[in-house]
Amino acid sequence: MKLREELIERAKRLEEMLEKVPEPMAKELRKKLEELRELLLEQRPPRFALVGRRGAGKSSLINALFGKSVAEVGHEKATTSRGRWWSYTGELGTVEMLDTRGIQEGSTPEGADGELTPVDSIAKALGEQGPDAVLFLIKAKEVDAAVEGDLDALVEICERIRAMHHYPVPVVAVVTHCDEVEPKNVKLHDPQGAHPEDLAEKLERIERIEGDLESKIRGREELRDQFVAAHGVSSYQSWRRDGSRRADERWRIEELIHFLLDELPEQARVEFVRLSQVKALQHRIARRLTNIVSTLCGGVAMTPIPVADIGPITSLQTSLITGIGYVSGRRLEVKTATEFMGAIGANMGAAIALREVARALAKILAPGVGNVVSGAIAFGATKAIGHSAAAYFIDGVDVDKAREVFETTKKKARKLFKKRQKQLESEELLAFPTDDDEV
Ligand SMILES: Nc1nc2c(ncn2[C@@H]2O[C@H](COP(=O)(O)OP(=O)(O)OP(=O)(O)O)[C@@H](O)[C@H]2O)c(=O)[nH]1
Ligand SMILES: [Mg+2]
Repeated sequence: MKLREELIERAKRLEEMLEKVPEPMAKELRKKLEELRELLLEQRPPRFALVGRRGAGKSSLINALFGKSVAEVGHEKATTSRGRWWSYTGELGTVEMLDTRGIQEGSTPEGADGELTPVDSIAKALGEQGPDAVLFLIKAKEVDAAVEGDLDALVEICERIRAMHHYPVPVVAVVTHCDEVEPKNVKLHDPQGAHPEDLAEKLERIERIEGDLESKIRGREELRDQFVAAHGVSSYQSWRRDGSRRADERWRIEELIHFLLDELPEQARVEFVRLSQVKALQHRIARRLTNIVSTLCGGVAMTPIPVADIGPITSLQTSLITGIGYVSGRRLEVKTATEFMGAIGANMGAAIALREVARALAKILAPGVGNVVSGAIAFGATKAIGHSAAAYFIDGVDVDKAREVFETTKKKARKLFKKRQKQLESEELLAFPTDDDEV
């Protein structure tokens, strides 16, 4: 069975199981399962609409996001035809971009839609699907020039999206060509050796440009609620004929990616993080996945009915590992995930034995105690698996180190689970110690 189908199948089985779990726990767990589904099964490429004059750096920004040459960069004539969605694909994934330049200017680049006017073809493309965010690109040196025409175009795009798809699309302004801001000799991507005062001056100028642009955009009432912020970058990279890179002068692109990620819907996040290859972001997604799956496993193990056996827990854990592997840029088989569990010593057999002990104890001690203990075991083991998978697949540590991460996290996570469970019980609430990074 293909991995995707297998994951779908597992989610279905879990859902059936949840029908037998008492409320309110079932509701809580169903919510988590839904989040997991969005993150693992309903992923699609992120979609951005680009607004910016010819040469503003739209194609270069796409390449900057990938770190690879996937879009044609033009040095002279208009190179990007407009009015349709383009998929840019690297080894790790895809983004979809719509160039809306035709709304601002008249001349027709090669390959543009012959029948429709530029504005109509853009409207048609926007009708097919709405973007997750609109990126408004402008060169640093052009912010104080006539931007009103560009803002008119921006407003028009946003209004069309609202009219067709009924949502206020987030607008992120990207100030490109920041490397060319005075003093020019300060290299932003490699500031070592620059005079500190010169560097400070350059950064100050960029900040002022960002501020200027922000207030111009906020000056448009139609955009005020949708506008996120202005972000200065350099997207400059240069490629040899054979496709190898000869210069990488990118600056603050990672921050921009962080920033864009916040605007993306859940369904486009994993793909974006995977292709951007920004480790901090991969960790962010890995932690989310780990939190969700740990809660689910803890909840399943706490269920006072016999359906809560080891099967769903193990399959949730292998899904977690495959998910983290995917975010890191790999495609893992379920078998690889199972092998990884074995290698780090995540032996669920031992956990079952412990649980049986816990159950037996519970009869003697107090009702509920056994459930909390099993919940803690499953929760702790799952957190530990998530953290060690992140260390192994994202940071590239070796198996010994991954095992160490597994052991230390497991102990901490169990304690946390029990502590939180006690607090919650005293407040007569049923909930889980998750969505935090205390462990
Ligand atoms: N120094 C510098 N040059 C850049 C930057 N971004 C783009 N460029 C250069 O600007 C020129 C135009 O960039 P493109 O990415 O082709 O611009 P575009 O908006 O896609 O242009 P059209 O498709 O023609 O509308 C190219 O020579 C790029 O190398 C940047 O941040 N810094
Ligand atoms: Mg272009």
